[in-house]
Amino acid sequence: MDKKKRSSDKAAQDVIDQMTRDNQTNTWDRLDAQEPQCGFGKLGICCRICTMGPCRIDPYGNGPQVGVCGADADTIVARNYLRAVAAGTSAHSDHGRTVAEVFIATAKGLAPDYSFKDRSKLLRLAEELEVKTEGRSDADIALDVGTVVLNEFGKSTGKQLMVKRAPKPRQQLWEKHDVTPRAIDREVVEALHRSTMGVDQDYLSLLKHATRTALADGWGGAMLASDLQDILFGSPMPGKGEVNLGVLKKDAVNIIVHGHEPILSEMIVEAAYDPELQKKAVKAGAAAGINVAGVCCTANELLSRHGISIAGNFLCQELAIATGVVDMMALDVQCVMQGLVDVAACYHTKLFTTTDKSSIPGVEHVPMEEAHALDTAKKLVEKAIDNFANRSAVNLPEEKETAVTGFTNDSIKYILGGKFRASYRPLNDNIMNGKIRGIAAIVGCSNPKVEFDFTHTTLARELIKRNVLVLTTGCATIACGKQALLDPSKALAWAGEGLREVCEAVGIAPVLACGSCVDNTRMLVAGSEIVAEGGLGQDLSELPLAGACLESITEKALAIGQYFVASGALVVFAKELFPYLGSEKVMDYLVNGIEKDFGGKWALESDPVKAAEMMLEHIEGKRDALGINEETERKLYSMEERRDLAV
Ligand code: NFS
Ligand code: SF4
Repeated sequence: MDKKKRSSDKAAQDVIDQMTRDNQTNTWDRLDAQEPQCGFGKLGICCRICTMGPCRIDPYGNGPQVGVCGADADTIVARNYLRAVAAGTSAHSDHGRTVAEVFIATAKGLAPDYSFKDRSKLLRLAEELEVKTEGRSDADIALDVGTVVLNEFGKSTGKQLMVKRAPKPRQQLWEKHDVTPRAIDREVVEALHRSTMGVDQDYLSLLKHATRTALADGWGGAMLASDLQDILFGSPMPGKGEVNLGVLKKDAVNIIVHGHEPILSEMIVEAAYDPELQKKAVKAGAAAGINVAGVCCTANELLSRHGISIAGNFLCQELAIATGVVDMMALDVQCVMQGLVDVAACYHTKLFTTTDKSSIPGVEHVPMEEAHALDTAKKLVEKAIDNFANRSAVNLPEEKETAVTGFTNDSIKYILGGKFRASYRPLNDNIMNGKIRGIAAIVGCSNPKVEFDFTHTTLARELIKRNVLVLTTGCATIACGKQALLDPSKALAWAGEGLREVCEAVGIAPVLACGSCVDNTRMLVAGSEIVAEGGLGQDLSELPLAGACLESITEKALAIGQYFVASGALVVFAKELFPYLGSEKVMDYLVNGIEKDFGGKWALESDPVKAAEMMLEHIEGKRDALGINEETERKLYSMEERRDLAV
């Protein structure tokens, strides 16, 4: 990619250029070094599942059309797809499991630094899970809730409990197609079993299990992660923060938390507020004390709960270090690039891994144990302070924007209807009267193959212009934040008239930041509640709703896409980032056939303007089907007719 056009964000581009001057390689350089990437891999038609292989299918029909075992392109592509969905599911869900374990330890008094911050949510979840609450202490209730939740991962019989949050017709549809997920671990294990050599060789049956596995993520592990985190750390409520590399401060000890599990980052934030440590930082020469900022999804978690600033999304992780002002970066799980090690060595940053699931050669490991989490966090903060003196060249961009985040299925309801009459009614009414055409979810990652932040933000602008309310999560949220799309005072100017009117009345931006990637499930719950509110059909698939991720990178993004589709939504991904095109049959099912089964489908489009049009067309189609598009006949009078009328 043209070095000058790697990022549409000036701050990122400036640091990329600085890294080039410093002779440092970054993600984009490593991508260039990989070119041309393997054509078989891009199409999903290579298989290395057994040692009779690796095998590959000739996409032009001249060479072999089957692997050594006889597997054809359809089987190989479907197996690769299923394995990716299973890996994505495992990441979200294992995160959920960790939260459940800390939750239980907290209830037992074994994790003294954590506590239950949202009591009303604890009671609501207890009721949903049929845990008795009357006359019991919070700790007792939480212990039972945590135990039920932990059981969802490995129970030997029964189905996922959270599917009950879906509209009834949706639950029946899943039952009819036999995809209601059982234990989360079981679906992931079965995915590996089915896709190993010599087992499931029917692409449709493999894809069906991909649906079941993805549903175990969306209506299971990931959903439970968000719920338990809300109870432990407090439910997000809309509040202001700042986004982009400019949130880092020259005169502060800058600590970056990077990864996904708030178990670590929550404690680091608490430690950073410690007056003793703040004083120590000032004494070390950092007049502004300690400054904590996040990258990737843990950043979304912290901003939406505590207003902690976001330094950037996935592709900013190396750039943040290259500013020269990051004194420490604490890493937990997922989306952490090994490339950080070399960059950190050049720019003084101290890296620490903090969970036993993830270690990196050359990086010091300081495990966060729940029994003394705050102490560990304080130790890490001290190491950051000690490192402040080691800074050399500083290249810190100034760019940052205000962002309002903290929207959830609950907080959106409060904002719309007031704390005591929380309701989706105003939203449903404004969708029905056409001021808001529908809802779009823009989610997921930042991929160096695409101009950084360009597609997410262009798509968001195109959609709000067309009066579509946009909800974002993950790195897409951060991209939108950097371009002021989460700042009501700026973003409303780009919205269409109807949407602007509604947002102004409520006091929100036309793009609502809904948290991290595990929080995508909040949109499923919101959708179900919108259906229950009435007037927009009986099932999620009837809603004027569409999702997109045009910069996807991880297997997690695929799992999210698949559970959205299986929940009835249109999901748009970029064609060149969808490595399954090597089987016509698999693709035909994903973009066509699956709609007959679940009412949702995949679509491939890389151009954000075209993607916006495609999503709007889908939304208008749903509105037509709901019968809310019949406009009352409006007669336009000519001047002559008007004069006649006046007589
Ligand atoms: Ni989601 Fe978060 Fe970003 Fe993509 Fe990675 S940080 S869990 S996977 S890259 S959005
Ligand atoms: Fe080749 Fe079949 Fe083995 Fe895959 S499972 S590597 S296609 S022989």
